[in-house]
Amino acid sequence: MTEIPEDHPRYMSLVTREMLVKGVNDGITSMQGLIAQGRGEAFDYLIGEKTTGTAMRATKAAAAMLLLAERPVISVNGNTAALVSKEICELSKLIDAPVEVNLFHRTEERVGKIVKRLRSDGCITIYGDNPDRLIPGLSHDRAKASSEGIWAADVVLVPLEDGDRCEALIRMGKKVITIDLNPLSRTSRMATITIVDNIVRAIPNIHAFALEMKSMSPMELQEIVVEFSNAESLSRSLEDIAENLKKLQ
Ligand code: PTJ
Repeated sequence: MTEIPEDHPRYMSLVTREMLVKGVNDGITSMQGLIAQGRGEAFDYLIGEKTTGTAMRATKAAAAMLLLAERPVISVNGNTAALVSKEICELSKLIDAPVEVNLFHRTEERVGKIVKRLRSDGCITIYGDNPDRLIPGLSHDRAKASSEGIWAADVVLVPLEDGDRCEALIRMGKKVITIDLNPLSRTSRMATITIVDNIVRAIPNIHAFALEMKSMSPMELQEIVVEFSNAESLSRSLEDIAENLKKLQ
C-alpha cells in the first residue's frame, strides 16, 4: 500500500482508494470494482466529500426501516467488503440482520474470501456461499440468493447495487435500501430509500442512528419512514450538487 500523508487535503479519499487496491490484491474486490469506485469518487467530489443534510435524512429513514424490518438482510459485494467489512459486522449485530455475499462478477473463490473476511471481522450469520434460489427475472449469476437470506428478507440493504437486481428485488415485494453516490443511477431511482453518500461514511451513520433509535416505538419509527420520499430526496441531492458547484465558481 502507498503510504498517504495524514495532512493530505484529500486523505480519506486516497486511503479509500488504497483499501480497494488492497481488496483487489487480496482477491476480494473485482477489477471492475475499481472503475465503480472511480465513478463514485467523481460524484463524491461534486457533493463536497461530506455527508449532506439530505443524505443524513435518508440515513435516518433507512435506520428506522431496518429497525422495523422483520427479516432485514445486508448484501455484501467486493467493494463493500474491502471498505467497510468491520462496520458491516457491527451493524449486523446491532440490528440483528444476517449478511449475504452477493456478487455481480461472481466467482466461488471470491465469495469464499469475502465470507472469510466477514467472519474474521465479527459477522456471525453469513449467507451466500451456498445459494439455493434464483431471483426471478434476472439472467446471470447475480440472481443467486439464499433461501434463509435475501430470498426471505423483507428489507435488504444493498450498497453499490446493480440497477437490474434492485428492480428485481422490488418486484419481489422487498424494500430496498441502497447507498450510491450517483443520484442519477438506475439503482438510486429504483430503491425504496437511497442514501447519496460514500459507503465509508454512510454505514457508521446508519449504525449511530440505529443505536440512538433502538428504543423508539414502532409507531415513531413508522412516522420517520412514511415522511421520507425517495424522489424528493434524490432531487434535493441534485440541488446539493448544484449549490456546491456554485460555491466553487
Ligand atoms: O463485487 P461485485 O462483483 O459484486 O461488483 C461490485 C460492483 C460495484 C463492481 C458492481 O456492482 C458494479 O459494477 O456496480 P456499478 O453498476 O458500477 O454501480 C456502482 C455504483 O456505486 C455507482 O453508481 C457508483 O457511483 C457508486 N459508488 C462507487 N463507489 C462508491 C459508490 N457509492 C457509495 N460509496 C462508494 N464508495
